[in-house]
Amino acid sequence: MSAVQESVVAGGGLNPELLRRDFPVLEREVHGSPLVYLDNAASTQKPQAVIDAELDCYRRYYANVHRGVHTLSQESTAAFEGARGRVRRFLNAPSEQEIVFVRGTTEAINLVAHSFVEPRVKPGDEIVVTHMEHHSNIVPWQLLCERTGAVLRVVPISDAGEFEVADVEAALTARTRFLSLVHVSNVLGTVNPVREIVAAAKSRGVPVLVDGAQATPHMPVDVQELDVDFYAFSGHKIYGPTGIGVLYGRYDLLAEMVPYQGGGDMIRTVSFAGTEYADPPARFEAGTPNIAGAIGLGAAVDYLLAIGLERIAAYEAELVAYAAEAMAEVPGIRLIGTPRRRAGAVSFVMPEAHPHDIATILDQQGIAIRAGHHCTEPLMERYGVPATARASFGLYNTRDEVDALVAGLHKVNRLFGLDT
Ligand code: C6P
Repeated sequence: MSAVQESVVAGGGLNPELLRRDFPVLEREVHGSPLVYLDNAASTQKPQAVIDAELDCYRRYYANVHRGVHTLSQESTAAFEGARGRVRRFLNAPSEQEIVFVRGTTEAINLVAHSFVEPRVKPGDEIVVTHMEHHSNIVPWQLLCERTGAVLRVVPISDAGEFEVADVEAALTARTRFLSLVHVSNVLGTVNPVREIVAAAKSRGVPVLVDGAQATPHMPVDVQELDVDFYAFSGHKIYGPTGIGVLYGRYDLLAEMVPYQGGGDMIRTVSFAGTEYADPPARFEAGTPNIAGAIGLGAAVDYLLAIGLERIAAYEAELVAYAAEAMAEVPGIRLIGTPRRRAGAVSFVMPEAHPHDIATILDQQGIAIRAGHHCTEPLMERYGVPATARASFGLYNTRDEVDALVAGLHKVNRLFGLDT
């Protein structure tokens, strides 16, 4: 029985100590201290089940998919398409045909910009994003604006790192053609009221994409309940492999969309007189896909569903609140963003130490955090900082690790002569 199954059988709340046993890397030491991995927003570690699923594919049945009558190709195809079914369940999408495999959140957003939004905008039309977006939900829209003459509008945020539904409504005009916003901020940890925002946008006829890169690891996501048109996430942030991600799209919208890339597997027939495209999702999956990656993603989804996303959300909400509270007590520290609903990340700056100094000093104690602009330069500018340090949490993190982080921050202060 894996640790997950044991913890599920045991019932009750999530048991991180048990779950940690599923993650081989968590056993290692860094600079002579046990690894405290608090860089989960950048990428999560992988449970044995995910590692095994990829290995098993390469060891036992790997072949190209959708292309062979031979046994290995049939088996690979069945496993690859099985992963699509698992992802459908993970998002509670109505149909597997609405699950497009892509490289990650970035590619999913670029795909929607090219294939859905671009053919529908004219010069002067507006695309709306928020001030807390990751670059991958800003730059594709800026590129689109350059190509089409459309205009990018930005929903402002408060000092706490939040916006209200009314702020989004205020940004929607008769010219708005699309709204693209983040579900959970990778820097502030803010959980946005996506369901209400989608309802407000759709009542004005504005289609919505939600960037779920930082939501999917931490809470149940139900695309039907959210009533969202497009939803994007990355495998590597939900304990799955890198190089594989998902675009969920409503089937009627996908069916109207032009292909993103041309190549093998996305066509029905090709001739020099003209080409007919395949139906979704194949239409958007040109070329040989990341076969083992998709299979590994399927295993990651199974892993999370076995634990239960509700259980993960409940455990992490308590852990992250504990962390934010304990970190706020460190002399001189300034938390960047104090949202009412937070998931995953706590960003901060300290009076003397640059974020890179903080991350380096913590690394010497085996504690991994991220320092930098986190691919959110407009957000850094909003808070008047060039960079932040960021601790980000996952299902295997414990209160002891939070305590180790806080002790490490006191040490940073001591090294800079602040905290004795
Ligand atoms: N954020 C972080 O350290 P990709 O790289 O395509 O898998 O995900 C991009 C992305 C999109 N949206 C949000 C909200 C994200 O947080 C990220 C990735 C990482 O915060 C790496 S910059």
